[in-house]
Amino acid sequence: MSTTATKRTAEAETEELDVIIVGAGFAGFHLLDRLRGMGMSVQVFEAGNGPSGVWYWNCYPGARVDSPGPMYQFSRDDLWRDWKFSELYPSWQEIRAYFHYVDKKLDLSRDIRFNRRVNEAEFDPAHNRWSVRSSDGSITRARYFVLCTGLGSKPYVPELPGLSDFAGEHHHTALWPQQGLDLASKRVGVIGTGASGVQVAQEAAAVAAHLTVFQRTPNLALPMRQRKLDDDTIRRMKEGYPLAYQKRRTSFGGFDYDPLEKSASEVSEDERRATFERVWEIGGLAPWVGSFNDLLVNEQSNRAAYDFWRDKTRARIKDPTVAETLAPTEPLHPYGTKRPSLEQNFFDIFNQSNVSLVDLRKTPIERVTRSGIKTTAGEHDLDILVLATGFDAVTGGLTSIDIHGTQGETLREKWAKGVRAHLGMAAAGFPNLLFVYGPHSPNAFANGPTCAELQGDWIAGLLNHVRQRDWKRFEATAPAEEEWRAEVHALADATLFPRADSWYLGANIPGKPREMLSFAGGLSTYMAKCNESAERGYEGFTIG
Ligand code: NA7
Repeated sequence: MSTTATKRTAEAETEELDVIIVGAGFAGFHLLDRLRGMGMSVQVFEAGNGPSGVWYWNCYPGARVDSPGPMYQFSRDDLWRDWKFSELYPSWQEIRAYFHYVDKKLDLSRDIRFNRRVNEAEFDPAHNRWSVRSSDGSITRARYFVLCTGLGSKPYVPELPGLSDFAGEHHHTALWPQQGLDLASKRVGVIGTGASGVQVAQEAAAVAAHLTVFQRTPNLALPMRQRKLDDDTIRRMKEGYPLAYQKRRTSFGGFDYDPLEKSASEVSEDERRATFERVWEIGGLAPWVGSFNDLLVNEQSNRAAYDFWRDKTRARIKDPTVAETLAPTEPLHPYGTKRPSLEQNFFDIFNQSNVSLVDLRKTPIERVTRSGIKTTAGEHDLDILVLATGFDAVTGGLTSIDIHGTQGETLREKWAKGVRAHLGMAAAGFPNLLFVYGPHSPNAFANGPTCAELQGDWIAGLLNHVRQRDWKRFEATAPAEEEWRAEVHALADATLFPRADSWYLGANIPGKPREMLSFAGGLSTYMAKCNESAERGYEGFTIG
């Protein structure tokens, strides 16, 4: 921390806690409850004016989760028994309502400081404490510092020449006005066709005077199969919850299902087709992670899955040129190696007369003008420009805080040379600091709430272990994080993921090291490794 900040420390420090948690999403909520229950003094600092993590910020039209509601909640029966989502894939409004419900039930808010963005933190080795400075000027000290900032908390806005000249409104999807923005009868432009772009485009197409979608890379989006859930359906679904929650703790992706125990390469053409059809009908992420187990490792199997997806998708698009842009004959990257979004009518909207598609690979953006976007092919007049351009994902939430460890460098500086994070939860040179859903954990490949619970419980176990022995300090060792990094990379290299320019690899952010940021070996294997370390007295950490 700067000298000025250090001086201020002496004046402004008022609170001394056991734990400071950053972020009031699933991970922050779970850990607050767990650690408070262990008798620790804990506070959550949250930048938003309310709980729910990404769902506080992502309130753009159509924002909804692409995990089914039963999986997108805590597994505690005292919580799920009295809660119901009205749709299979809940909207941001319902997820927010869920967080308020959990907050009330567990009385969490009394220990959450909203509107408090953490900017800087410094470890004091003499006292083994973190000093944490926030946007409101407050400085708080705590023994442990736990970051629950999620994988999409630092929005990415690309360099678009002339953006500030645009006369209409422009917003990144994750910085959407809390009061909403009416798209009705407006000329709307959407840059980006990830999950956010797909969702906002579907809504805009229904109400806008004209919608222009600017696509750089086709989204191999899968059918969401959204449906309303009536009370009777919910009651029947709940009968299966106990088993489903048990299953998700030991599954590959933190859901209540696993990939099939069969590869596409070992079955007949007929069986392959029938299976593709079956998982397509299930919809959601099933055609991606509930299908044959070799789709993401075997080139031929992957191509078969792509061709199936392409043909299904093209059948819905009338204009052959548009169809070729949205679902090209030859894939631009292997199927499923960029995050497939879930769509409801995304491919159908391009049959509407008020919707057009711009292929940025053929006609790139030259600049944003006062009245819209100028590509190499001409001008598109717009009233509203939606930047659905993604995030500095996985690491951005952590590296945007100036975290000063004991080696004279910040976490951002350390990771500028590539991520090193033992078990994806701790970094050498940063004692008493942990992160949930961080790099080199299964984050992008696992259901968020499941990770929040499992990693949260592991962290609670570590802190309990340290506290019971009255140890003051723990820290990941440098060899352990190097070994873990090598394992994460080796797992990725055995897959097709390195072949796509995805945010899984940090490839969407100019200058970010290109490397796999997620543990691709499955949540169950990951947790087994974490538990093994714990059983061996937290192998890979120095504790004392
Ligand atoms: P994503 O999935 O990172 O999507 C961002 C989109 O923005 C993607 O289509 C990008 O194209 C596009 N993009 C980024 N920069 C540019 C520029 N400069 N020009 C044109 N297009 C650009 O973010 P989302 O918010 O949609 O979803 C994030 C995750 O949230 C999602 O994966 C789920 O896990 C939930 P590209 O593909 O890079 O060519």
